Amino acid sequence: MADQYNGGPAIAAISTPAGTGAIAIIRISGRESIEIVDAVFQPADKSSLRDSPSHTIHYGWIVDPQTQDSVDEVLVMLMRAPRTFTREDVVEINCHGGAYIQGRILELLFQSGARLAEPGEFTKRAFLNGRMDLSQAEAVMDLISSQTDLSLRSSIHTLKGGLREKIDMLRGGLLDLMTQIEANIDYPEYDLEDVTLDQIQKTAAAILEKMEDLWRTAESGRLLKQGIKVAIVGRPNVGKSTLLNALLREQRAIVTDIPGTTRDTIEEFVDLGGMPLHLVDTAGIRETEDVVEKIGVDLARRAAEESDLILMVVDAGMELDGEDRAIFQEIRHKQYLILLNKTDLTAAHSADEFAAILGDPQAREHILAVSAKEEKGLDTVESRIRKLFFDGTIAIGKDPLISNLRQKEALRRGIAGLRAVLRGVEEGIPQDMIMIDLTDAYDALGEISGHCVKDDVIQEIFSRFCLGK
Ligand SMILES: Nc1nc2c(ncn2[C@@H]2O[C@H](COP(=O)(O)OP(=O)(O)OP(=O)(O)O)[C@@H](O)[C@H]2O)c(=O)[nH]1
Ligand SMILES: [Mg+2]
Repeated sequence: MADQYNGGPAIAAISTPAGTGAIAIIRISGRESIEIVDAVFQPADKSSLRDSPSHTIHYGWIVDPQTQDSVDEVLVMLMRAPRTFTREDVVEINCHGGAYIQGRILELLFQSGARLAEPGEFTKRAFLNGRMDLSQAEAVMDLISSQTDLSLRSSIHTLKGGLREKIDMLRGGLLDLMTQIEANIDYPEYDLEDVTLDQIQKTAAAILEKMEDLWRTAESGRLLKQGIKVAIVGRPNVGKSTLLNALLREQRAIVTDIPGTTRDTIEEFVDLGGMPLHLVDTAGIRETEDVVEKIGVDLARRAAEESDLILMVVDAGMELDGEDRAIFQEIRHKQYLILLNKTDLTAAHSADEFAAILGDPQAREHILAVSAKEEKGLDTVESRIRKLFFDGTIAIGKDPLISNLRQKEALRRGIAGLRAVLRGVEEGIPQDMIMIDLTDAYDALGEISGHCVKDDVIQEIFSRFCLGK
């Protein structure tokens, strides 16, 4: 489909945010977009865009062709196909940022023959015209919504084609295999190089391994995009809110020496060394008769259950008691760190002793000594979180990353297909049967890049974009 498409009718939209700004950009793309702008634009040098070279900027006025009224003083950027975002002719009008002005200019463009672009339609055309694959188009959206350095780096890498290259390579490998098997099936009488089952097995296993490596990036991809949900839990008065404030570097939550200060959950976003974290401070967990506090405690438990990581805070100056142990029992099945807080004061126990009292030798490596009040040990917390979620085998910004559910689901089917191929080879089933599973795997990977996706899926993906993108 991508090959047959050659430039749609002219579409126009305001590409800058809604409302009033210093300047705004109106973008036009498609057939006759240059003529359409020419009809409403009077360059100061009396030239016309039609006769101007590509990638030039023109100063002048937007003029209502019917009344000859000047509407705005503008700069117009002329970009001819194919070196443009959509690979079609693109004209961008930099106008003044008033909402009324923008609307007027857009209306004049409609009168001259453009229509309003659908959300994501510019990027959709870039995809349909082969300028980018689907993973890159999705990266455009991720890029716009990036909130931290790591998220940005990852989406830039995908936008530059990091995932596309990987998928193309995997599909290339599968295609080679399919071509060879096909030749075997179609022309058994020719003495073509015989693809032995052994060879199929080896090649398929190697490709499968690479697909599984990619699969393992999906969790990092999800967390980079959605943020890591971190619940801060513990007994009352251990310093949870102080920790939240320290990580946020602002006095967000009320801190007092009265146990039971925090009643509601408090959720805040923080960029911790490039990692997007959604921190949730919670009410101290304890048995209570207070109705409001009870609700808070329930919310705390729920926040812990829904989180990707739990920071359990304990007061180093106090003996661990039954309540700490009970909380630990509730969280130990999840990803957790225990922060031994208030270590600026005299500690009741060493980290080793705390681990022993908790009755879980494995807890020791999860215990970090900090002082939330004096902001000590927090960089260790940061590096531990990084290690837990992003370190190890994946280099953000260097390795291709699966970044959404759609890609993940397609990859899952690809992996299932290849596993079926390997099983089939083992069981010695006929090569034409093996071809079916291979084709499934090949098509599933094609969904990630957008080579094998249905129109309604494409429609769905681009409709999530903002208007003008
Ligand atoms: N010395 C010292 N005091 C701390 C530290 N962290 C917190 N505190 C003090 O401990 C008391 C309780 O702190 P909060 O942050 O309100 O504790 P919390 O866990 O949020 O308490 P609740 O909201 O009641 O559950 C306050 O007086 C803090 O100043 C620390 O690292 N060192
Ligand atoms: Mg609190």
